[in-house]
Amino acid sequence: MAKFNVFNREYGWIELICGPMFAGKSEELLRKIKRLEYADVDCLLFKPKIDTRNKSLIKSRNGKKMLAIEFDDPFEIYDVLSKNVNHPQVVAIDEIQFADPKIIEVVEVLAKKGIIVYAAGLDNDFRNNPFPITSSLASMAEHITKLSAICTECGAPGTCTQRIIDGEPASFNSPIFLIGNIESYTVRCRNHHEITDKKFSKKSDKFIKNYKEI
Ligand code: TTP
Ligand code: MG
Ligand code: ZN
Repeated sequence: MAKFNVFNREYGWIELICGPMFAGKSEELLRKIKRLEYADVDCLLFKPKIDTRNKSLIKSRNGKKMLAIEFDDPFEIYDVLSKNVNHPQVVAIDEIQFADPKIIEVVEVLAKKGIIVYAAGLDNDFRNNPFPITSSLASMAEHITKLSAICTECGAPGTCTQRIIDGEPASFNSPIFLIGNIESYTVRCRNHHEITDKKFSKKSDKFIKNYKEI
């Protein structure tokens, strides 16, 4: 059991860390947990099982790693917490965009029960369309940290994850889930983010064709 309630508050809340790949989301999550652990605050780390890159580890790009409990069904988080005699004050979940949608309810219930929930995940997929889980959490969260990387083409804030397949921008119709790293992904600004086969409505197509940029 922790020596004190480090937050000095009787209720929980939700903090979301989101952004594209290469933005340091996992690093920020681990930083938040590390500073709490120095104060002996009990934290539990989770990640959905679907990510096979670093089994049971949350790894940041600066080489830091921490053990995480993998879950298939978000309700497994209740089981882990119920069995933990230390009553952890903090739950952290990485790669939340890959979790089953039931995670939304679980996060809400945990926060209601006084737990501080840190969630990290991609805001958008390679097409730059929102991941629904992350969008929902952004609406629910008390605090949001939106991180960006650096566009590899121009150095502007890199807010979009660019998927590259065989040296070419991926097609809009390719599957959303493709676990990978620098062999298939890079980061771009909105201007340099490329996607092939993206269809707009006729009205948008006409506007794109005719509107003269200043
Ligand atoms: P991240 O942890 O978001 O990538 P990262 O480690 O580069 O970012 P950070 O430093 O901010 O923690 O992992 C994203 C995973 O999601 C990666 O395995 C690729 C996958 N992915 C998809 O499956 N579909 C997609 O559309 C995108 C953009 C990524
Ligand atoms: Mg990460
Ligand atoms: Zn750019």
